[in-house]
Amino acid sequence: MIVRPEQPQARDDPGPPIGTAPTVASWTTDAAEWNLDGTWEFRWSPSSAHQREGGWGSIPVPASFVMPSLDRDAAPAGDHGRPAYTNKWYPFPIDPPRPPDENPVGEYRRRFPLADPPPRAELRFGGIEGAGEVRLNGVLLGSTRGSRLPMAFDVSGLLEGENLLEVRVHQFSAATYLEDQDAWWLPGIIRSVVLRARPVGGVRDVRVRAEWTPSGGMLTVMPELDSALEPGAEVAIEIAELGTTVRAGHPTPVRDALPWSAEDPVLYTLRVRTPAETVTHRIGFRTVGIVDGVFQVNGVPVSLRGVNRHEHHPRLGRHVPPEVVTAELLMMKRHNINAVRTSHYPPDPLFLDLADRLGFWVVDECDVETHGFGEIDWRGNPMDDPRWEPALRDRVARMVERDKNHPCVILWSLGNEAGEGGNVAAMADEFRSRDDSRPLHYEGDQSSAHVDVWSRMYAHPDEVAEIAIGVEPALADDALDARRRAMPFVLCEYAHAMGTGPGGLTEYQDLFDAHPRLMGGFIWEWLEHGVQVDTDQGPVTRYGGDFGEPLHDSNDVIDGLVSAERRPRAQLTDLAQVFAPLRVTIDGARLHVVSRLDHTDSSRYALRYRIEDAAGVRDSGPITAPPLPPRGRTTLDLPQVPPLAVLTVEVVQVGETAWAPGGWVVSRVSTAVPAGIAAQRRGAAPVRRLTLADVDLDPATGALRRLGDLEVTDWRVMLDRVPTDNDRHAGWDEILEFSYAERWRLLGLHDLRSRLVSIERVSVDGPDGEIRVRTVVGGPAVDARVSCRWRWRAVDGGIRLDLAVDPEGHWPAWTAHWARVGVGFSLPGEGRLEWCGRGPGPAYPDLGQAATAGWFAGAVAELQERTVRPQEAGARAASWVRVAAGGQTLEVGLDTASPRGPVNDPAITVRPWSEAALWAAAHDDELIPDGRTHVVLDLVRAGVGTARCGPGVLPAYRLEAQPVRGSLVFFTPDASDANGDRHD
Ligand code: IPT
Repeated sequence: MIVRPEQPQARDDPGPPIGTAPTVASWTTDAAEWNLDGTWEFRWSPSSAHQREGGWGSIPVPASFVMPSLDRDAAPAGDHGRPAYTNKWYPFPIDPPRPPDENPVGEYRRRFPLADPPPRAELRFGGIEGAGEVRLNGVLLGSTRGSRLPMAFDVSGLLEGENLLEVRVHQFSAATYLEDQDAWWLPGIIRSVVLRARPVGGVRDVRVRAEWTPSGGMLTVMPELDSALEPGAEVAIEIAELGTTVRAGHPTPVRDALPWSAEDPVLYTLRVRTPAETVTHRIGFRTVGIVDGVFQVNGVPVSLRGVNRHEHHPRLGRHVPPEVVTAELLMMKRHNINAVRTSHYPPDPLFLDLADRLGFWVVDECDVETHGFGEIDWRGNPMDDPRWEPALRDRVARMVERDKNHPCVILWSLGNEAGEGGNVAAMADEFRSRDDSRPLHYEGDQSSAHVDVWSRMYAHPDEVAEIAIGVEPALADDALDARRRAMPFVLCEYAHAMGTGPGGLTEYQDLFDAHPRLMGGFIWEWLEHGVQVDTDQGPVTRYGGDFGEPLHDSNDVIDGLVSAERRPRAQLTDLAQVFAPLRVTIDGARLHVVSRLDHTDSSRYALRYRIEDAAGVRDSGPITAPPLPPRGRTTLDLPQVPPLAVLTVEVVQVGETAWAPGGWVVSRVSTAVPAGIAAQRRGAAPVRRLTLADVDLDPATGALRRLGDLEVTDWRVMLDRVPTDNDRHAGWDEILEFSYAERWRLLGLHDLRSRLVSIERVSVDGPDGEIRVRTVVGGPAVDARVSCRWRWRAVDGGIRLDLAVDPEGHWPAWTAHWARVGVGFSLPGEGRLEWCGRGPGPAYPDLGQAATAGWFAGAVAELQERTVRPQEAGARAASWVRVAAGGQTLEVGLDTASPRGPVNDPAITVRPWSEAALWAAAHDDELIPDGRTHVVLDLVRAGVGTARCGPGVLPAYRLEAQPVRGSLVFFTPDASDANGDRHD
């Protein structure tokens, strides 16, 4: 008997949805199904008190109805709302369980004919963001709550030849208090809508336990039927590929089965058949466990190299079309990512199907976050209020019941940032009573009283190192402390990939590799949540505050390894290097190889080498090695490297996989760049012999304004950079809460003024002549200055500039940090860069792990690493460069004498716009090439860190104010003499 509600659920009712059917596992069935996605009629009202009459437009389902790209059709009669972004803040008064009166409503309607309406059927919604009221043919079916969770209604007896389905979505309700994730507020029907016939005697649900035991697969299938079968009829259960049949409810050994793992995701087709219906499931055999404090799957330790993945699409909002989900998982596989935390809600079920197939370890997280209560000291937090317990239990139930049969799910997560309280225990109890085959995770439970693994976010590597060996500070409660000390440890979030970053990934991976207690972790985050807006110039990307939101968190939501369009950012390539399945290091003439694979041998990968010098590739070939067993290691001999050459070793994939072609380069390492310009200079273009007479300095400032025929402008010393997103925040490890950007600003490094002290010309006509320039440079309003000594000499046909920079005056210890010591200038015309150094991608002292030594080239426009909010980006580690601009060419050798250490990392940055333009732009599309080539040559520079969330720049990568010595050697190739050798 279906009991249908008389009224829609009150919007301030904190309880679970009403009128819905219990959630069951997702599978494929041979029962009739109708997909109701497509174009629906739509209209929007600012609130239910001001509901519109008439004026229907149309909107796609699934999608978030507020997306700007839906403007054209959405609402010819008016508005359809706008996205709004807050990180933690509720965008309305915190007055639980009441939502505000300003509560937009999206009304959806869809008419659909049925030639042969099934008498019994279920209407399934994959997700409705907001609070939905659902009516079919005028009958109220019920109300939805729990935006990223499935909802189903029994519509038996209601279907006709012509049907009208109506869904009214209120943006806010009591349930909104449970959904305060760091993302845009994006109401709408966000996942597919399906009508499914339910034959009498069909399958209601199937619970599969497919375990991997020391003696092989063990399968228990518990089907739940819709009604008792006729006497004598049976449920047939079989694994098609193995010809195995099993009896319902009886654990059955499946001897021929192979185990499932993320490295080798073997799936089988399970069929459950009654006379009325056959349902098909993909299953995999695997067992998750914790043994002696170590997280294991199938009896061996597993290390998670993961990312946090939100669901976002720049045009459709919370709906990600299947082809995009597929493409992004293939991209993750190509970049050596083996795990995903579904931050912070259960994903579209398609994601889990693909994760089963392609092989990912998945932390399935419940749709629960109440972060905004943290802003008010957790007063009134639903996690600690019994009124919310039924809704929280219901959310757990719906996630577990939907996803219980997926082998990829290896941990359940209660949610994110929802504080503590009695409902944590209630949720944990709900999980365990439904499925005890996966450990529980919840970072909010720091005593780990209710969970099975200890989880933290953004902990400093030093702290992780303590936890790794079990010497973390004790909890007050001895029993809890002992329990937690025996748990594996995971970083559910670390390394905030916002803007140019994250720096310091290697430090974490080294710890994960070394200590079995550490399960690894999940980068924050996979994806940027940019929103596309169409303009006459094409689509542009927008972030928080761009839609007039009075309260917003700006570009905090633009913090991913890939853009919203799924364009990989440079740091994804670096991540792939850090996460590589084989850790390969060159040590003199030897190569150390350590497998990070937990379940498979290394035969999917091969090694090859290449020897290259300034003239090109000299030699290449395979490096043969027998396959390593899981976590095995070996040391191999390398071919001899000639003195002026670079040896690169690549790990390549053998054969094709679902995600990459054979030969795909999985990771690469190299020896260092050979020393000396002669070894670094590529190509035989002759140089024009320069003398000191070619060095034209401005007599008023000492700045270079012409070198031979080359006009140079904006010549200056630089100590700062346009702040990266990380530079704008103080690292969690800083004692003083001042970001680097604030320190640089207090010192006026963005506005340096130079005073010429002297220009001395010493026997400039002779072979040992020199021009010595002294300037003093500092920011306004402070007495922290640097003394710069510029010494110009003619050497080997070029001009050598030795630069000595020394702090003078008062540099307060806490502010005395620089971004760089570099020389900036600009050249007329658009440019192209060739360089010897590390590449092809950008590199900073603590980022750029994928950049290996060699020779590289690209047009200046192509070398821009574009970020949604402009900032320092795209520097190339270089010790020899050739910049061609406006028909002229400049070559420079860069060498830093001191200080030694990771900050000694000479680099070049080339841009088609000025540093001032970069400072001024708030969005990438505001950067317009100005026809010049803007160059910065760095002698030293600071790392980028991950201060937006987590530690700042680690000590070794900080650049404290200190004496710096280096040289730049300039050449101007002679275009008129194309065949000759160098004139020296
Ligand atoms: C952490 C959140 O869990 C995550 O959703 C995201 O908001 C991230 O911060 C910042 O981008 S919570 C924070 C207090 C570390």
